[in-house]
Amino acid sequence: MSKAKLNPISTIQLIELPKINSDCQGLLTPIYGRSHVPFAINRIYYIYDIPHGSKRGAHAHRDLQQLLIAISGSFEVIVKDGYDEKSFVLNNPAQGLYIPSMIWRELINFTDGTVCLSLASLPFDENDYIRDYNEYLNIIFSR
Ligand code: T46
Repeated sequence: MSKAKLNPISTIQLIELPKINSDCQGLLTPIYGRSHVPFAINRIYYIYDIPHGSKRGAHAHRDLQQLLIAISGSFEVIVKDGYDEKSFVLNNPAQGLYIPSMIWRELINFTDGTVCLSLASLPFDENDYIRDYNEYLNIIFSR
């Protein structure tokens, strides 16, 4: 298993994405890996049909980097680095939340019809997850 890299909460950023307005017929947002996002995009997935009151996330990734986008609707992302905590509301499809590795995240307060798009730097690997908050803190504080 590779060594976990620590990232402070200040490395989590809202990234403004391009918006192309085609003759007032609607907007288009293209996203390029290593350009609009600071990693090569390996995988995309999206979360939808989210029941009221759902909580997603509640884990950290050892190596994975991500960009989360509210393609429609809105939700809140609570991020923690073991020392500090911050909250972001995502409700704009032309904004993405960049989350580096080793950040604990919880996604809450989804409005009806929300679609959350995730651009990820790596393929799915359950071994990359830390799903226990105490284990996460132990890793952070043992460094
Ligand atoms: C994050 C939020 C936004 C797969 O089989 N393939 C995949 O690519 C993914 C992402 C998940 N899965 C399986 C693994 C679990 O059995 O789907 C189930 C739920 O996955 P996960 O616990 O990752 O789901 P979320 O929505 O709680 O979290 C995911 C991301 O992991 C997380 O980093 O920010 O989406």
